[in-house]
Order: sequence, then structure tokens, then C-alpha cells
Amino acid sequence: RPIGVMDSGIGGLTVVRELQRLLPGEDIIYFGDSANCPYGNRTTEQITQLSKNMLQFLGDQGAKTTAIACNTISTLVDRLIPCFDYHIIGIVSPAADAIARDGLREVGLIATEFTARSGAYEKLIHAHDPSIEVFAQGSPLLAGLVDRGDFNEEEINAEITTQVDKILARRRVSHIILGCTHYPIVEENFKKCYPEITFINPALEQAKAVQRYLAEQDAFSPKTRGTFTVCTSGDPQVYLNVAKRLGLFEPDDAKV
Ligand code: DGN
Repeated sequence: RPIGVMDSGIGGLTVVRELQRLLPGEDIIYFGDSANCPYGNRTTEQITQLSKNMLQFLGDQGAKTTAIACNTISTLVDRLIPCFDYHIIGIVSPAADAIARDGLREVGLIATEFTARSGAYEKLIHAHDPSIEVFAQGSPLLAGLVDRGDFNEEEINAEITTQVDKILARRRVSHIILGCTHYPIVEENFKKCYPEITFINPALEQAKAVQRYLAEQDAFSPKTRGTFTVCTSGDPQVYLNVAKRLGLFEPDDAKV
């Protein structure tokens, strides 16, 4: 049975990259809802409904677990999990656990406006240690700019510097969480604009959480190389381009 990965768009391909590195034998089925992206500017009810549709679809494909790669959707994971009878993993919780474990005293967060406003990272980090300071900043534009797939450097860098400068004006943090799955696709832009800052990509922690779950369930695939299927409500060509940019296994199947 495959691992499901879902996102509002192409961003979750950054989680697929980590899954393929850690668990190359697993079949992966991906759903990206680009027709409705960005989710970050939508209401809670809209995001919940759209997410349920994707979780249902992946469950129907027989997913043994689904990684909700999208941070925005993961802020609502507590209301989604009870609606399904198969296993679901969000991305915020494993990332928050890792930050608390690594002993950072303060950290910046750049995310969609929805995620930044939700306080989900703060809540889960503070569950470990309430004294860790989190400086959250929402970007209304960056996820949409990346999802467009044309990688206009000037526009992307302008939005990165506008929002990261706002974090740094509040506190000169040394670490910033890339709290939207679309952002690690343009991680090089972040690094070039701010070489002195360490940018944290939550995708690896989520992939490790999937690995732990499969180990607990004794549910690893016996294969050495899994299949990779992309389904999207948007333009499959954009997914193929980004999959290539990220060095993913060539998708076996790209469906609309
Ligand atoms: N990629 C999504 C996230 O991680 O929050 C958000 C993209 C969007 O829909 N704005």
C-alpha cells in the first residue's frame, strides 16, 4: 500500500524528496490541489472541506498513512484526523518537537498568513518549553508565487526580504523555520538573501515521523524502489518541472 502525501499545491514535493531519501522502497501517491491554491488566504471552513476531499481521495487509493505536507492544513489536523479511519500525520507537530529538542531559545517562523496567525507552531513548541520565543511572520504572496512555477527571482526575493526583515526587526534570530512547504523549493533564494541565517525545513522531521509509524506498524514496503504517482487539480507539467528541480524520482504517472 502507498504512502499518501497531500498539499494545497506543489509544496509537498519537498516532503516527497525527504521520503524518497529515507524510504526509497515506498510507493508514494501525491495529491496537489493547485486549482484551489493558495489555501493560506482561505477560511477555516474552506480549508477543512478541501482537505477532507483530498484525504478521502488518498484513503480511497489505499494509503497506509497520509502525510499532510501543507503547514496551513496541518494547523487543522485535530479536526481532520477524527473524520478518517486511517492514519494521518501533520507537519507542524514533528517540526515543533525537533525545535524544542534541539534546544533553541528563540526562533523565527515564516509561513502563510493563516499558519502564522493560527499560533500552531507556538502552541506545539510551548508544549515542550513555554520559554522558547517564536517570532512568526505571515507572507500573503510567497506560496502563490512559487506555485506559479515560473520562478521569477526578482519577485520571489522581494517578498522574502520584505517578510524576513520584519522578523529581524523584532529579533535578530539565528534560525528561521520555513513553515510552508512551498518555501524549501526556493531555499537557495532564502540562503542567498540571508547567508548568516540557518533556515529549518520541517519536511525531514515529517518524513522521519512517517518512518517511525511504519516501523511501529511493521508496514515497510519490501521493494527497493517504489512508484511515484502525482495527481493534481492543476497543471501536471508544473509538477513534473518541480519534481525535476528537486531531483525526485521521475513520476511514473501524472494525472489530472
Ligand atoms: N504549502 C502550504 C503550506 O505549507 O502552508 C501553503 C500554500 C498555500 O496554499 N498558501
